[in-house]
Amino acid sequence: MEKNSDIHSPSNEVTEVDALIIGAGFAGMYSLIRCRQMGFRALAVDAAGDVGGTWFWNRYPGARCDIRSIDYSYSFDPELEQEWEWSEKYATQPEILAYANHVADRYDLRRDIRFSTRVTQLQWQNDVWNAQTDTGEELRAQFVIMAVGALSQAKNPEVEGAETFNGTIVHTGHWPATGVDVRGKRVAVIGTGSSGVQAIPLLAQEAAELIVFQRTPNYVVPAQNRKLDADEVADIKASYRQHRHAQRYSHGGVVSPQPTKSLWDASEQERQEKFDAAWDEGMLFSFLGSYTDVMIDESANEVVAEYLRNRIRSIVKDQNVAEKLCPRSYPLGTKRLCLGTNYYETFNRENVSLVDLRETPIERIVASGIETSAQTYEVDVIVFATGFDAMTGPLLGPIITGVSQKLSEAWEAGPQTFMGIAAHDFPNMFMITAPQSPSVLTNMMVSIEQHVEWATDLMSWMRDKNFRVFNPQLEPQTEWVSLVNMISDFTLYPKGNSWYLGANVPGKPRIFMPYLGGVGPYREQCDEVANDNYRGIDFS
Ligand code: NA7
Repeated sequence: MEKNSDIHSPSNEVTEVDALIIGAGFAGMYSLIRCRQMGFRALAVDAAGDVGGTWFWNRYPGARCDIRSIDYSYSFDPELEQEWEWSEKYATQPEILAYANHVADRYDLRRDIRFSTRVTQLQWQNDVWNAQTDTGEELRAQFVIMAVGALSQAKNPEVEGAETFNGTIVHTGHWPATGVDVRGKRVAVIGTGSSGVQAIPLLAQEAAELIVFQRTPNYVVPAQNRKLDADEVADIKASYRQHRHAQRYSHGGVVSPQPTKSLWDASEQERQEKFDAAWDEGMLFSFLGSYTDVMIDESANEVVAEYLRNRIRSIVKDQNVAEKLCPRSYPLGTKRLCLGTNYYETFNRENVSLVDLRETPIERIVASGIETSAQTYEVDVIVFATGFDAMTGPLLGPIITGVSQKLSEAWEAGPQTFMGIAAHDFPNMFMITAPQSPSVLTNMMVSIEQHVEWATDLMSWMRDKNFRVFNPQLEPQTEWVSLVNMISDFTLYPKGNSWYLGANVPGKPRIFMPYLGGVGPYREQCDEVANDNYRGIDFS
């Protein structure tokens, strides 16, 4: 392990580094490791009090990854993957945060991270980035690595009156480390995306009464979570290197069989068996990838959707409630499919009720609780499980001024990126897992590693060639954005009002943000650009 000296600056002086890394989640930590390995002086800054990014903030009960633990982990160091032991198929938030802490300790990362510090402004001036923080510090860096995460800008519901509420309001994405005591209390949850779906069953076990306020029902597939047994772990560890290679060249960053057959070429019995197996398997991609046409043909999608609705009807005893829980307003998978544990079963509990906001919308929050068009629900705790200003939100958090304009101006009509990792006229800035890269539709760990390696390789190549500044050209950027749109238009994805499209944030441009071509093909395209002397990028 390489040792760098601590980066300190006396007060009133500007701290100068080669690379300023914004964020100390998995992307920021790996960026720091990589920069050090390559001999760059790097400093990371994070608003949180410690490492972990999304796993630092999302401490709500039931928070868990929906990618298997053996896949959702770093692959860059074979020793690290051999020494760390995952205990469950899907790791809990505390276990993932413990892993992040282990990585920070193992590579002695904290000495180059400023915690509880938020970068508020970034300005490109005289061929360097000048940064200001909310602690009044000034930083100067040749490169900036935006490792800010895709789902880190929590979003409250557009409901008035929260400040008048007498009880506790908490967002799942800002859950206090000390927890929220709901024992014996009346609890409301607004939102039924992945966070709500994970939290609801556990809150229901503790609360005296739980009221779920649902605007759009979600498809929830049982995670079929379980402990990993020793033999299984040994098998994984014995073949980890091959497994990692396969992940890197897979479609979604996980190794799973790719469909080869149209749903219409399968008999009803064959489909039934396939869907039953997918249900028992409990994996995110099993249903969406069951047949080649599920995400491109609405009628094929509807067949899978109806299978899942029938599952809901068979679990939920009150058929009136079951019908309310059945999604119908968007194709399956176009809003992120949720993995859950006892989600639908929870609605059979005596202390749980469902309010369908399509029938009776929330009008306001009042001192005693939540007022809908039909009645006031008196509660002690309100949980906002209302998601995030995804993907662009965190990047537009600091005011970033490039060569001629602010990033918020350049992206007024939607994000414009060079291959989802950089942007024209925002020189020397990398955006890890940014819009128009595979990012959120993949195993983030695989996408993070690929981006960090590509970015730091480019920095090292520039150093070798004596270049100080890179700037992606406009034309290849425009072509890339068109390609991303063209691929998504070929699928059903734009038909769901999802955060993939920015549809959950009023006024946000409606543009499908993730690149759908798959991590393997994406990696090959990025490598091709690198091997062609970073075609499409100007250097000086
Ligand atoms: P999501 O998936 O964006 O879910 C947010 C939920 O909150 C969703 O059900 C929304 O309904 C609901 N919501 C948002 N605003 C409101 C208002 N104003 N009123 C009522 N309901 C509202 O966020 P999550 O945190 O669950 O998950 C985010 C990702 O994290 C997830 O996909 C995983 O990748 C990890 P809507 O559907 O907009 O009608």
